Amino acid sequence: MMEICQFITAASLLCAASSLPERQFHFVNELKNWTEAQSFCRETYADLVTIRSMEDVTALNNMVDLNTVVNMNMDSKNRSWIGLFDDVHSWRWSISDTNFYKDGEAQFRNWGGGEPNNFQGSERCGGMWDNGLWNDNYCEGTNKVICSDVQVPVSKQVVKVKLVKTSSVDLNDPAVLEDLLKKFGQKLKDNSVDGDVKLSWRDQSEGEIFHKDK
Ligand SMILES: [Ca+2]
Repeated sequence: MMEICQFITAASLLCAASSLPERQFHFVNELKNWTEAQSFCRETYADLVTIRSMEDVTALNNMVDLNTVVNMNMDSKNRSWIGLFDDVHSWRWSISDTNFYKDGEAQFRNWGGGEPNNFQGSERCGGMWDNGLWNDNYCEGTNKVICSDVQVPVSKQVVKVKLVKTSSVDLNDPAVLEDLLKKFGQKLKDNSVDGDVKLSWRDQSEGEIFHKDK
């Protein structure tokens, strides 16, 4: 009688990483001064664009819209506003939340040759030329605008999973593990967990995912 059900309890660690879609850049085909541009981006998207790395520069340069972000009325140096402001000695980004930046990213700069030059002592706002390089600019001048949605950092959570095994199924069989992940993923969806959630198993010892609980 005692042997009718044989339970094997097994425990493992499940790792869940969640992220929202990549940050998106938005080109605004209207002429605004820097302050108007900032207000517009904050109302419509998240903020004026922050450029944190060469990856961002490349992403912007690869966007077909970049060539259209020019102000033909100004001069030969076509440009659009980005989120950089203040002055030649203390540039800051419109997005000030430090969580938004990894080490060094808030200090990334991509100035054009000889810039920032604070021409006539009146250039306190950052713009980008159509070649992707930056220039400090007169804030009251009107340019087109690049806004962005904010990329939310990925959050990770490690969860310990305990299973009661009632059959001879091998919990360390890759197919079984894969199937369990799918079921957990579905459970999260059923419980309206938002965002792009990625689940994975974490090796505990000697490549084994599950081990028998003591
Ligand atoms: Ca300048």
